[in-house]
Amino acid sequence: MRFDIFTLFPAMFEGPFSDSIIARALSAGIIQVQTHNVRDFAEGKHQVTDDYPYGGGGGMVMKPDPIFRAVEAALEMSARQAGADQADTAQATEEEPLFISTPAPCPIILLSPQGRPFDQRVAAELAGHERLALICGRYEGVDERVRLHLATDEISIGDYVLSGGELAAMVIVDAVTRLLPGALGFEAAPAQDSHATGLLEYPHFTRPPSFRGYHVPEILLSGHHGRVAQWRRHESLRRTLARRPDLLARAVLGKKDLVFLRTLGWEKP
Ligand code: 6GU
Repeated sequence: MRFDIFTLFPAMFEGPFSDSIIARALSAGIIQVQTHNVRDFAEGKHQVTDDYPYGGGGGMVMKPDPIFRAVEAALEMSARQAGADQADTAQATEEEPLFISTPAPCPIILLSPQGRPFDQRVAAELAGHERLALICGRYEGVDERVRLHLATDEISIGDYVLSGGELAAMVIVDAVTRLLPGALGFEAAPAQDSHATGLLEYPHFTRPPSFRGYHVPEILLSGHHGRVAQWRRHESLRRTLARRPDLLARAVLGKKDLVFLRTLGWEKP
């Protein structure tokens, strides 16, 4: 999987990708990450990447041209002048002809709080692609023409506002990389993670069996695999009901799950 990240702050990505699972996936060749500094594609001596919003109001808006040119260069999408005989030249004028880009070779994702919500299902969907382009918006916004005529998708990582899409891009790279074959060690299977099953994970314990007088649940020390598995399933269901009942409604539940949940007072909605 190759990630192309378009940002004004490529240095932000140095730390998070140089440790742990992402670093290992990089050196194992499971992923490649290329950051592209949008400023390098801005014209003029000062390489300005933002401008005042039409219609006034506070804040600055990222200009479309440097973003279009950065993405087109990286993805080798040539933008050619539309032929005069084509119907799609309706908006073209003498001074500024309409340009048509070659089709996007991969999803071009604009990161913004207005995007569709990112979750484990979206991560799995993105993991099915060979390449992803991630555009990190900054300032108060990005010129709408990036959304309309360059991006093929728009994603938000949650209902809060970040200063830019960079942290969101890191979140997506991490969540997607974990799902790629070979990215995790043997022990950790992504299928077991919270959310992968549609439920929250059961509690984990390791040695010692008693720590400051706090004990590991007896059943985990029993060595009885069947009872351990049942305890874990019950704890997973109990925890999901207590913390995220919204997830239960969508989870894949068996007959025994439903019987157990009923003892906790839950009925399938
Ligand atoms: Cl993708 N970008 C920004 N700026 N803020 C966000 C976000 C993205 N997702 C949640 N908040």
